[in-house]
Order: sequence, then C-alpha cells, then structure tokens
Amino acid sequence: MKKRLLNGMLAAAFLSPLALPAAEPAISIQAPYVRLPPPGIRTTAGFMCIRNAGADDRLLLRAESPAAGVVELHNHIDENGVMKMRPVPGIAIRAHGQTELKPGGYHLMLMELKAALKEGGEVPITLHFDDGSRLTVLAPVRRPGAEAPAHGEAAGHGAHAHGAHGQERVPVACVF
Ligand SMILES: [Cu+2]
Repeated sequence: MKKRLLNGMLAAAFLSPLALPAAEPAISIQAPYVRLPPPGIRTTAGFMCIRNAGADDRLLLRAESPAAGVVELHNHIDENGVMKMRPVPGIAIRAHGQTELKPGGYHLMLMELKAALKEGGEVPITLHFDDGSRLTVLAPVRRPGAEAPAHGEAAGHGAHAHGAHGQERVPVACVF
C-alpha cells in the first residue's frame, strides 16, 4: 500500500514537469551587488559572479530590473589608453566555467533608475540567457569601497541567488 502510494507519487512527478525535483541549475550566481550611486545620479552598475556548471557554453543576453528603466550589458575596453564602457550583445559563460562581472570589466549598467537607491537595500535583477532560461537575483546596494574582500566565510555557500545573507561581503574573485 505504502509502496503503491510512493509509485503513484513518482508517476505523478514524472507526468508533471513542475513536480519534478528541482535539478541543480546549470547557472548560479554568487555575490551580486549594485554600486550605490552618488546622490542625484540615476545610473549605476551591477556586479556578480556567474557560474555555468552545465556542459554547454551559455550566453547572458540581457538583463532587466524593476528598479531601472534600462539595463544594458557593458564591458570596459581600452581605447588608446582610455578605459571606456561599451554595450556588448552578450556575456559568455563557458561550460564548467565562470564569468566575473566586476568594476573595470563586464558589468550590468542600470540606467534611468526609478528611485534613489539606499545602501543596504536590494535591487532585483533578472538575467536572460540564450537557452531561454532566466534567473532573478536580489543584489544588495553597496557603497563603493565597501566591497571588502571575503575569505572562506562567504565563499563556501555556493549560490545565494536570493540575497538571504545581506551582510555577506563581496569576494574579490569568483569562488564557488
Ligand atoms: Cu557601463
């Protein structure tokens, strides 16, 4: 009887895709944050580590946030010795690899901010990937310079895409 019930539950689980046990998602995010902009500035940048545990290269195609009218994918390029930001059509995360969005490199540009950001607040950001998947993270707002390196403590948790640990410091490098 018990076994039949279990079999029934398993059958139901297989029949309904939504009831399938959540597989480990290929893409995970660590240490997202948004830089606190100076007062009156309606543009800022978002950073994070994106890890791809899957067997296929992945491309981040676009991002959006309810806090910003426009979110662009940017990179910094060296143009005759001058670092300039440029929109890019996508940010690749290689199979079994990771890509760091960090100051001076790839970042999300949040423009037309709808309200002033507050330090310690959280900004939802939804990332859209080339396989049609999407992932929403809550990025805490951090004052520039408050991005202290963290060793061990924050690094071991894996992906905390939901910002459950608001006080986590930002690691200097992606550590999954
Ligand atoms: Cu930018």
